[in-house]
Amino acid sequence: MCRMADLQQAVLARNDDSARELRAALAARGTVAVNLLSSPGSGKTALLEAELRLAGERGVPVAALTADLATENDAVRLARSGALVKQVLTDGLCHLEAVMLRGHLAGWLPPETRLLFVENVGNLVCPASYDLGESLRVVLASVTEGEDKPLKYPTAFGLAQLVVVTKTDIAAAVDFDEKAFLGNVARVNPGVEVVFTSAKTGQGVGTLLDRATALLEGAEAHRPVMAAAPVSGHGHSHDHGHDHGPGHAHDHDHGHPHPHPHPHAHLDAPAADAW
Ligand SMILES: Nc1nc2c(ncn2[C@@H]2O[C@H](COP(=O)(O)OP(=O)(O)OP(=O)(O)O)[C@@H](O)[C@H]2O)c(=O)[nH]1
Ligand SMILES: [Mg+2]
Repeated sequence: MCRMADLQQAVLARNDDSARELRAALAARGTVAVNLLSSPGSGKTALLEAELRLAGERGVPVAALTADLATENDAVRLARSGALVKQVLTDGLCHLEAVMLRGHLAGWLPPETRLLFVENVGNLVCPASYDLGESLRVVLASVTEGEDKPLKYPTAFGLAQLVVVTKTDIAAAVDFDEKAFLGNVARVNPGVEVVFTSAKTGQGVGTLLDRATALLEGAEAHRPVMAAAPVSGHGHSHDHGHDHGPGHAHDHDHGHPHPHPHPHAHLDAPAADAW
């Protein structure tokens, strides 16, 4: 039992080291990463699609990497925004780790990208313990999940730098108690900002993007002087023999032992940029 806990601590410590390195690598490129965490079906992809559209309208060079246990559905949805999107299949792993993320960014993320959204695997437990080198950790909770979720998942809500309530358009139908929810958030994470959103009505979409882009001002200080590169990465795609639509790539996780071989495993081209 004790050895199991030690092992877990060692894994987390190693992830923390990788996250520190990834944070520095992202800062050196002037890229801000936003890590989106929530239970399955909370509305990460729906909100992210709206964020990507708005970022495009505002001229912010944006990309999104979305992780899923088994399907590419989310990348297909996100690619409709026109943004550069990558699907990572974790093949059963319930969270992303910093070293995996870095491997998937290498050779894929264009240097001109300023904002990188990472949709974590739908799960409020495992992803909470893994720092991904993000500048902003966002935990989402939909109005249908119940006001007590911050108390039931104190790590996820306690470590978040921003809490996003989703699906406010149906709050009345499910008797969402906003005051109770805010009280529970305050108990595990006093002072954290809570943003109310609806992917359906567009409520709060601009506020979330504002919070993310505000961090770019700090990142600007680290941004290396580089020749102006065309924002052409959004047309980037790999030939996998099947069409994902524009700007949509996918990758399995290669960083973890796997019980069965990938019939179509592949690696991205070597990184042309430093990681
Ligand atoms: N009414 C309403 N429905 C929403 C909203 N956002 C998402 N949904 C619906 O909620 C369901 C789940 O949304 P997703 O965006 O797939 O949720 P997710 O968190 O990405 O799910 P996973 O990736 O599987 O963890 C879908 O049926 C969406 O249409 C919203 O703002 N309002
Ligand atoms: Mg999703």
